[in-house]
Amino acid sequence: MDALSLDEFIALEDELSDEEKLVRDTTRRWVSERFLPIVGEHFENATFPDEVAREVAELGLFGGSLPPKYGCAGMNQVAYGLAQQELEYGDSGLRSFVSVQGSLCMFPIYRFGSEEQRTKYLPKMAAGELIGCFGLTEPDAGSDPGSMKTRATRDGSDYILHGQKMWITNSPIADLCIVWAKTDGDDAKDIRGFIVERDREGVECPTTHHKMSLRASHTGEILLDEVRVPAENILPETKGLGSPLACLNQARFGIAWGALGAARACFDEALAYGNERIVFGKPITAKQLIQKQLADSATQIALGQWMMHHLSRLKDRQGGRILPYQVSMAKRNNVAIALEVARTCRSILGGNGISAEFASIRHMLNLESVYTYEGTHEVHTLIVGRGLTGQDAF
Ligand code: TGC
Ligand code: FAD
Repeated sequence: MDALSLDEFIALEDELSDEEKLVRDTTRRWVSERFLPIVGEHFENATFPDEVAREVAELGLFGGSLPPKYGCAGMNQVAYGLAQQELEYGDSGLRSFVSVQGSLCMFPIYRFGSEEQRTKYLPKMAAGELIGCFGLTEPDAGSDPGSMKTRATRDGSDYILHGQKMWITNSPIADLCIVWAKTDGDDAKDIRGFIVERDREGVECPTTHHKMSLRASHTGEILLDEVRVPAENILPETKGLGSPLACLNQARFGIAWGALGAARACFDEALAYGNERIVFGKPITAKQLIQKQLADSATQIALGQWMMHHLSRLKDRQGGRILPYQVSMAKRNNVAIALEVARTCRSILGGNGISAEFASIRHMLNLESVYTYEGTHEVHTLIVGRGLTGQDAF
């Protein structure tokens, strides 16, 4: 019989509006024509093609769901999610680049900033003229950001920021950093967000080397040595740890979509390879064990898709909000299944599966970072557990 495509199994095409299909298809074409031909080399060389920023901006993907008033595309959550999926079909580093700019830098300025800050920064960030990074994690405060040590001390009409942020996506190339710091006391309730321009005296953003994952992505530190910023650089509506966590809700939602794109890239590669690879006189896709691996992978991708379509429609109906517990459930599940799919597909490719000539091992290695950042798999397990039981097990 003729094979069905995975899209025919998932059967969501009729649920999409013309606009949603347009965003998906335009992003897919750009990734296929512009990004896929170059990503392997960037991964091997541990570089990122910074020049794509303007092209991503032209696609309307920086802060894609924020309002047109600020130069953004104002797309709905389904279109936004489909775009993240297509970007991560290319590479998790590309989706990270876009997520950090949109969800972790533009969103906090939009959600917690003054109107002056919004009009000053958002249009230039949407156009890819200014690149941002998000500094929450510290050497001794990753899963528990409430224990951060970075301080912002009031000095007349300024604040003096001092501290160290590490594992910061885009910091080495960023024009501005959204820095989270404690202001008055040592409580998580004292955390506020600041816009720190990269060229301020005392700011350094060294690159983090020796990564075995997300190699086609800039990662670095933010070192703040008594950095003086005017009080107007504070994001006025930020209040406590809930503010950076609200930004993470947006980014984690995009990751939950994106990880399915990485899984899909691996699945497509393994299926095509398996149809051609003859072992014991037959294509390996005619073997029962390989069919089980493909069936398991396709099922997990389909379940992830159905979940994300439901959550995205819900988010659209509820004015952009879903429960953080729902976001955690989706991020936790989809990244874990994507990692499993990537490992399975890498194995279907046999010895070739360990070669960077193929995409599966690159996605597999990348997904190890995605499993850890934006809340580790274990942290999301405990968030969902807290939602289910009402008990804090951190
Ligand atoms: P907890 O007591 O639970 O909460 C403190 C305050 O925050 C509120 N809150 C939230 N608000 C909005 N959204 C959420 N998801 C929220 N979760 C909690 C909460 O209501 C409370 O408010 P209030 O007013 O009562 O004070 O805080 P906790 O200290 O017990 O923390 C718990 C935990 C584990 C959930 C949290 O700290 C956490 O999520 N940890 C993981 C840290 C993390 O995800 N870091 C990510 C860094 S950024 C990154 O990785 C970018 S990768 C980028 C890329 O390349 O794509
Ligand atoms: P830890 O918190 O030390 O955790 C170590 C282990 O302990 C993990 O397995 C964890 O799940 C487990 N653990 C922790 N708490 C518990 C518990 N209560 N019960 C059981 N197990 C637990 N951060 C930013 O702020 N901005 C960025 O742009 C950014 N980009 C990143 C890019 C990359 C490539 C990477 C790898 C990380 C990035 N991060 C960023 C940091 C990331 O968010 C943290 O690495 C992550 O939150 C985990 O923190 P940690 O590394 O300190 O691990």
